[in-house]
Amino acid sequence: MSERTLVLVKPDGVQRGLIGQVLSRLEARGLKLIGLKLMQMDDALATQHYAEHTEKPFFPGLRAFITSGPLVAAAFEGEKVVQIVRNTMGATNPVDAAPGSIRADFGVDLGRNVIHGSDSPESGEREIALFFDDAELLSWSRDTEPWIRE
Ligand code: IDP
Ligand code: MG
Repeated sequence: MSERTLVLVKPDGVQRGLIGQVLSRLEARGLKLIGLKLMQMDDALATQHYAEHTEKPFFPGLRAFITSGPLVAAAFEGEKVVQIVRNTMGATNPVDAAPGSIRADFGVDLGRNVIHGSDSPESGEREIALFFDDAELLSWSRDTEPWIRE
């Protein structure tokens, strides 16, 4: 079953010039991009996107950070893309993330962990709808597909 996931290169990743390297890892792994934009989140979108965290003590800091500058939003589609992205990102805290994962290789701090990825297919659908209009998502056939998935 195909599913979709939302990836954000967070404002720290953009400020540090890591957009290309982060997206490159997902692209090279074989994930299929269906939507991509540079944008800035406002407080309302941050509150919707992080709805599960609004009552947590770290939320004001998280909201200030995530709205502080431009970020890149990307949507990927394919079988198991949620889990594949989560594994490629690494654990939430870069200190605990496995070497070779994006969060380990590009970060050292929980509040500056460079990348977001949806935590379930349901979250993927919900989050993609927050960031993209339907017309901004492209369904396309990739000629290299047989070399990526059997
Ligand atoms: P996830 O990004 O791996 O799904 P979540 O628990 O959903 O992790 O947390 C969302 C984001 O909030 C994290 O990526 C991190 O940037 C931030 N965050 C989570 N827990 C803390 C904390 O205890 N202190 C500061 N920031 C946190
Ligand atoms: Mg999460």
